[in-house]
Amino acid sequence: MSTPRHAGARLVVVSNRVALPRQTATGGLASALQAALRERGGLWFGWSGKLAADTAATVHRLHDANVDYATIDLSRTDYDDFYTGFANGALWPMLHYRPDLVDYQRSYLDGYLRVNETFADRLQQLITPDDIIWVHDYHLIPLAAMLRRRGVKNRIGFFLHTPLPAAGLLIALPNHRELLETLVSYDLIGVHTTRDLRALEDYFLHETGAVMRRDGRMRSANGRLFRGAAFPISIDTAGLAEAARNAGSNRELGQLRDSLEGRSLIIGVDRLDYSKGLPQRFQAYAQLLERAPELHRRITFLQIAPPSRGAVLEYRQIRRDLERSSGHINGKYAAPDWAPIRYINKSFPHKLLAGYYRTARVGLVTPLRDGMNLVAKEYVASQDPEDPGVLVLSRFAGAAQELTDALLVNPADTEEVADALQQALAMPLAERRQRWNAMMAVLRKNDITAWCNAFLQALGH
Ligand code: GDG
Repeated sequence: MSTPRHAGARLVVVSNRVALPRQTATGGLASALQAALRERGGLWFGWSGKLAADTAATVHRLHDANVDYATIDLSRTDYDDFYTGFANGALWPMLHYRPDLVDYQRSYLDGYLRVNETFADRLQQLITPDDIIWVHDYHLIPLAAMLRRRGVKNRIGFFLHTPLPAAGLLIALPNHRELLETLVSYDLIGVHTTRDLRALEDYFLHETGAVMRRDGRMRSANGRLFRGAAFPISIDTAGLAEAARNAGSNRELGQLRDSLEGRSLIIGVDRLDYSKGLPQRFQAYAQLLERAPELHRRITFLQIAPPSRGAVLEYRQIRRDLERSSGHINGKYAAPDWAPIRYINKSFPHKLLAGYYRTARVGLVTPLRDGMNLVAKEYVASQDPEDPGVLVLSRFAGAAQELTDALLVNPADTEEVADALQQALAMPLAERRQRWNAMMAVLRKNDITAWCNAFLQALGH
């Protein structure tokens, strides 16, 4: 690991949710941030995930392995307005190119700003002037501006985990300038892809009167210098490959394998979210079954979709739609000894998932829009180098900019997805190996540690 120039400065990570040490379900991002914090010494600050009578009445503290953790609870009203209302009811759909689903209410925006002010108040008391502050995601866009108003002069970076749509769409968000222009208070704004970066620069240059300087930084209308850059997030490539190799002896994995009775497995793993394109994916699979009777009994599609954000109406609706659609597919095509689709609303341990990925001949990742999509990368990293599976990947996932050797599809074009599935299932070993090697080379070079270091290095300069 190269030593960034700012070595010595403490790292402060701020995100809506905090991954506390020894919590079981920490994903790749959480462990990478934890590793970065441990290495440099640091603080992780955010919401505890719990509700209380008042927001931030107490700051819960924990110290573990060189890292301080500080979390606050939210009141029910703040949770409803900030988290469910504005962040997930307005910003999430907007950032995923779904203005039709935006539920904008001024009271939600007020709650969002209120919670960000509280974050700023509490955080200000926890930081020292040399700390480097790294804020994550759409829940906390105005945080730097609020810290600056309180006199905080530290270097502050922001990373957006979602896509950023083009300016022409962003301006449909009511009060977009009040919110998005606060981003100029960050020194560095990171996004996943060059497409997102173009959208970011376009918005600032054309909607806010910022100008681009020769050195690549922008100067805002009020004279602040800030910079946008693309940092495609990644996974713990080596760790995942090892977990997948070692999953072989796992009992549950053995049960899945036995149940397949030699059939080819197609796997999908997604949070239950309308951005993931699940209804279209189910439809594409149904079209495959319709047009290729020779595949009946020879394939099984396993879709793992742990529910999320059940407080938002659209999430409950999509859950019902998928129950109907999977039931319909099984009703129409199943045989007494074969169900074409296995649809599960449950989450599995990450190590077991790695084994499932390795067992699957096809990884089916077809979001309508996705900042990156880590599942696509995890699927590739988990494959057996001797007999790798094929990734079918949406062009609209950030991952498609790096994983160009996947079978790239437009997820809305269900015929094209069905074609890709057919091609994947029939792909000869030599081509599978060649595509997998090319994708794996990308993931070995840009793993989660490289991502973390690249961002922090850029922020430290
Ligand atoms: C956001 C952006 C961006 C899934 N099911 C289970 C499980 N998972 C894990 C996966 C993966 C993670 O959750 C999901 O990451 P994704 O990237 O696929 O999607 P989002 O949750 O929408 O993440 C996305 C990401 O942030 C990072 O910047 O890539 O674009 O939307 O790691 O493996 N983990 C366990 N059990 C499950 O059943 N343990």
